[in-house]
Amino acid sequence: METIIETDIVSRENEARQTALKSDYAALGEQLARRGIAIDAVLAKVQAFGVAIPSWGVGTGGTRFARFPGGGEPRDIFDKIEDCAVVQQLTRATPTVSLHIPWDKADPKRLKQAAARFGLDFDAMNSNTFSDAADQKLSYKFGSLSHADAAVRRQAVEHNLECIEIGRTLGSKALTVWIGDGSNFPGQVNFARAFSRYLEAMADIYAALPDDWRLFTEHKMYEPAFYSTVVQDWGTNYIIAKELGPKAFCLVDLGHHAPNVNIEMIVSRLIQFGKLGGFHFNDSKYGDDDLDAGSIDPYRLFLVFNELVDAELSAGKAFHPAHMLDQSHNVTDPIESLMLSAMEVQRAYAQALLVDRDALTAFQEDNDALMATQTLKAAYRTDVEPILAMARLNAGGAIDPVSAYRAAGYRAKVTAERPAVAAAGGGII
Ligand SMILES: [Mn+2]
Repeated sequence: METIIETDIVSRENEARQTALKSDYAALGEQLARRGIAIDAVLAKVQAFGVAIPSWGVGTGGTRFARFPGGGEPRDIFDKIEDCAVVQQLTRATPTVSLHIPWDKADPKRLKQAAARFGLDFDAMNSNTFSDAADQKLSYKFGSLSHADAAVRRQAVEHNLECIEIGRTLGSKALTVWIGDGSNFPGQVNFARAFSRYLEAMADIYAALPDDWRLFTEHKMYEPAFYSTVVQDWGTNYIIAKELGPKAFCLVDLGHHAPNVNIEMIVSRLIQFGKLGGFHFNDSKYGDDDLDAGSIDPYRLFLVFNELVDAELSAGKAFHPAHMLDQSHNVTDPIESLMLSAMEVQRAYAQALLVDRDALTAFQEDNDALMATQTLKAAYRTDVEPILAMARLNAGGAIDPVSAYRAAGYRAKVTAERPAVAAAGGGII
């Protein structure tokens, strides 16, 4: 398998840190053993954990006000795949790439080859009916799958069917549908009629889904529509998944909720009723800020994973939600942000694996609120970095991915090779 960062650099970086890591890992192992936890079992689970990178995440994002391009931004999907390969080479936590059509449109066979060179696979396909493509006949300005005009709805359905077709060649097993449909003014659309039209269009997409695929729908309370959106919250999302059938699931983007909403509880409800499809991980302070995962509220990320681990332990392999990052990097090197975000998601998973679930259940049954919450805190407070670093080292990655990345000078190299482009697809969904 090809590597992009020179393996000599990674080895040199790791050699400098290996002795300290071994001693930290042993110390943590001793501490966990006292708590009845085998560190190697946690390590094995962390090593098997992966989160997908969205192809659009390797480009610099922007706000409604401006976009400040970074050096060496990917010019096309093949550059994006190389950047994703760097993230995977150093973190070993991101084995898949999630494509966005039409931004990443290219010969599927070439795409497959390009990814296979670096051992990457493809995660869920993402359709786009929230903006107009250059060669598109009808506009999505007033909606797509819920549009008043049947011809626009048909066009949006056809686009999703095309995404499925491309995905089949690539070996993808899921389609994620997020729409920008909604309204900016009270009275602009009839809520019920718009939702009925959406459900009908989605049923056409669902009917074309291969048997071993899953369909993910993503809710979002506002933006780009500022008064109402057609798929505004998890309740509506649940109705959609329920109406469509057993291959339809809800996707939870952590940024798509009102501030202070109890997201971990939404996760629990969707798990309980068999409709949790997966996640778009990011963090948020005010709205859909698309900040790096774990950068604002790492405890919330942990609480989400606490629910996921609980489900994993009771359902086993039958429970396999899709994990993907979905963030906008405006002031950092996107590759560095993606590496650290993947590690934060992995960290929350590792911490959640440390929760003493028997003790927690006993405290819950005894109504011991204080000790129940302390049981969660004990897991969250544990510094699991030695486990994450050991997982990377064992899998051929870097003990300190950002340090190795900077030592390799990858950004300077691609800045010299790739001329600046005016606008790469930088939309964030
Ligand atoms: Mn999203």
